Amino acid sequence: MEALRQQLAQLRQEIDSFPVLQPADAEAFRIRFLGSKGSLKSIMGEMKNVLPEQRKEAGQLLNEIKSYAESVYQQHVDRTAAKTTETNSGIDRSRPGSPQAIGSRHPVTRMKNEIIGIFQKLGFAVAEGPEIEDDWHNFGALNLPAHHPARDMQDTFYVQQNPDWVLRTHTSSVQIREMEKGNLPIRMLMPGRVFRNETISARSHCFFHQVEGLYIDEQVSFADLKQTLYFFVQEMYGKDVKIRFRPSYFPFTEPSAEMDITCFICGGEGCPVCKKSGWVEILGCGMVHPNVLRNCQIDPEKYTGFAFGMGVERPAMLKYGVNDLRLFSENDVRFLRQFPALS
Ligand code: 2NL
Repeated sequence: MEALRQQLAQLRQEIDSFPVLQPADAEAFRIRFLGSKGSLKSIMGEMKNVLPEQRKEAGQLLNEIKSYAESVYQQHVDRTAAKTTETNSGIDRSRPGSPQAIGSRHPVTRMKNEIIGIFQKLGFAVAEGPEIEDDWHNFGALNLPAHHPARDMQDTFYVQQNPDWVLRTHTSSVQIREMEKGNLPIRMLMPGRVFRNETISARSHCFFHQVEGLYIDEQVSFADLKQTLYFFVQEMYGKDVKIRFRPSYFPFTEPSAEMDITCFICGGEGCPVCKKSGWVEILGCGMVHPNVLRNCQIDPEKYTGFAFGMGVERPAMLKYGVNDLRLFSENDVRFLRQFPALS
């Protein structure tokens, strides 16, 4: 009996000093003391050597130490499990975080938004519309006569399923849709992707982006057009930039003009961008043709308006130093990564 007492005292010490730091240690503890081949089982096996009159007391001592071992085991389990979720998860919280890949705006979108932002200061709203258009919205309403060369299959993508459908060749079709709604006055920008049947090269592509603008109200004049576009240019290229208008022709405007600015690369000295002329063409514009207004049920005797259209890719190429248009539509991350997100 005395031998048993000593054995149990020894066992208790072992239980108390068994190191348990993580869940696997708790399991080792259970196997060592409470398992089917554990210390307690083997001491119980020795009960047969205890004198019959001492068995009751020995049984009590054994039960005590067994429940002691069980409660210590339960504490180890609880403690190590809690550690897993709090501090001992195997994550070194002092390490710097791994960098998150953050996307960024496409350079064409950036240029487009910059243009929109300037006109928004003047109260222009933004409208968008479908890229597949019917003949009326893309051509007819815009005063493009039936046999106008712009309608040629050579220049326009027609949709095979329906001879009335085209991929829009300009965003003017969106302006027609706005005018047809009849909510006047209109002061709007129409940015978007347009399509032309052109051979793809570094300088031209079969799709590209445009921002068109439209302002219709009573007594809108060519002076309003000039001042609006002059404001745009000064915001975009600086206060020193000069503008000039050259007469031009578009079926949907009369009179029509092309607007040049003093070259923002060489300042007018002459360089490859302005082809040594000192001037760069940046947009086409004009007073909305009375036929176009009539086509949209707007009375040209009461209302007048101006419109303009500009490409987005070319100014983006000049601003970001991109020498091949195709880079804009290839979505090669090595290209796009060079336009990091603005913080
Ligand atoms: C260019 C020239 C232009 C317009 C677009 C327009 C739209 C309507 C009525 C009248 Cl609904 N005009 N748009 C007018 C003049 C020029 O674009 O060179 N774009 C890249």
